[in-house]
Amino acid sequence: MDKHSAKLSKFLSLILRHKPQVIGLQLDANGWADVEQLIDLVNQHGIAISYELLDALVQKNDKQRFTFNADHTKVRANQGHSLSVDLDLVAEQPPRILFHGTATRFLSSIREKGLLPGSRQHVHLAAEELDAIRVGQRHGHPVVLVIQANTMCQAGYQFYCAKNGVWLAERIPPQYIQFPSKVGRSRFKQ
Ligand code: HQG
Repeated sequence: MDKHSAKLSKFLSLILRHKPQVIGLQLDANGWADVEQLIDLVNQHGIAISYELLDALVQKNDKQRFTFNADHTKVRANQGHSLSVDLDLVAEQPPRILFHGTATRFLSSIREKGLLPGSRQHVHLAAEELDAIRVGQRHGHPVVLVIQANTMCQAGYQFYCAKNGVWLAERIPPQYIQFPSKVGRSRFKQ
């Protein structure tokens, strides 16, 4: 991704997940932004964007952060919101285990409270361990936690899969989390 596209992708994440008011935009209850209005307001804010550039970001983004509606008149973020929006998520049967990447400095709090969504709407989980490592690295020294998703599901907890394959849950209580026996190594206590 070139420099301008990377900057734009970051800015759109801010606008479509957290702070649409920064450019005077309003999202609807399902998190959708009007495409024409978004393009106008982002340009007025001093960041150059065209429909073609937005389309390229939506289609080619490695993490599939954004999605268009059927006729491409609206766009929204697939997940990661701190704004309270209804993403029409439907509870699904998760894989037996899921992974959560975090940083070692959060471990003692997670052992005590479990995983909480913090400022976001959901706790984010990955089906692949490597993806979880990448997420953890954003926060510091990464550590991967294994979530007993199927056991949780049987106990009545709900899991959702966002359009980009990220698994979401409201919270993960500590008893469903396996912590690595040695921090920094992907070996887990049974
Ligand atoms: C931690 C990126 C202390 C949690 C990624 C995480 C992801 C706790 C941090 C997406 C805790 C929150 C989300 C507790 C959780 N005590 N710390 N009880 N419970 N935490 O950024 O999962 O690039 O809000 O482990 O790829 O890191 O933006 O969540 O370390 O999918 O598209 O609190 O963001 O996607 O951090 O990342 P975040 P996350 P994008």
